[in-house]
Amino acid sequence: MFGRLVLSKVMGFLRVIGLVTVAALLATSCANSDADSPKAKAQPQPPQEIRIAVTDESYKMPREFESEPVALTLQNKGEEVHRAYFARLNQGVTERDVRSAMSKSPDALFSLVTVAGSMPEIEPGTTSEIGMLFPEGKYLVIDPEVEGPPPLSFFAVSPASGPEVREPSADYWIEAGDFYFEISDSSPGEATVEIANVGKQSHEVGIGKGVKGQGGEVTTVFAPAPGGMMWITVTLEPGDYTLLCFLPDPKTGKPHVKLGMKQSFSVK
Ligand SMILES: [Cu+2]
Repeated sequence: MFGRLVLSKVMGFLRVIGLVTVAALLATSCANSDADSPKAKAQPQPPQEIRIAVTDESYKMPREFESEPVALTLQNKGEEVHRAYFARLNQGVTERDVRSAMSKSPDALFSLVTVAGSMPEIEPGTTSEIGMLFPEGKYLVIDPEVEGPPPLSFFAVSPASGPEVREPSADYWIEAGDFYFEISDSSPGEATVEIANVGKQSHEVGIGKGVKGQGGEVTTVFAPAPGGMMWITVTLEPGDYTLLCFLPDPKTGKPHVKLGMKQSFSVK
């Protein structure tokens, strides 16, 4: 019930539909171009794997990791379909504040956090993977679409301290800012897309069919937190598409699409 409210009232387009299939994104990172240089530093490391196991009641995952690209693996050990939505706790907000807000209303919760990425829903017994770079901070992961109390866990992302970690390679990129999208030349078929949030607000990346985006939704995922990056697999047939963000601007309450977050592009 709580989840339904969150869905309809605060987020609008929470559904993460189908075609964000997830492959071995991080297996194909490109070679280090400095490798031949005699003074080359230590080779960048592959991203650390962070395993998240979700049941119908909770998430099990590390309590802390560093602000570097990581390979997030979500394993569904429950009996229902599950997903993972990430949000960063705003400055000064504690776990206790979040739990107390959740017992009141979705509005109370969402004034305390900044949406920071999502993983598509997966069936029981299955696993999915995305690449993610979380900026430093305290985070929660939640599945608001279940009946009853939502699975919820907290984790911290600390400053990077170890050797450089290489970013996953991407076939094309999408930049989300306040309030626009930019997209590089995209490619048809299954492709890895890098999504960067360079704005100050939360954004979502909805891909609608057609130049107005009204021909049906291909997929929607939340963009990473401001300053963060994400690598997901998307499958697009050749055609026209539109990027859309419907998250509300806290000041005006207007959906971002009304402020300019609407960008058409073609896949050839
Ligand atoms: Cu937006």
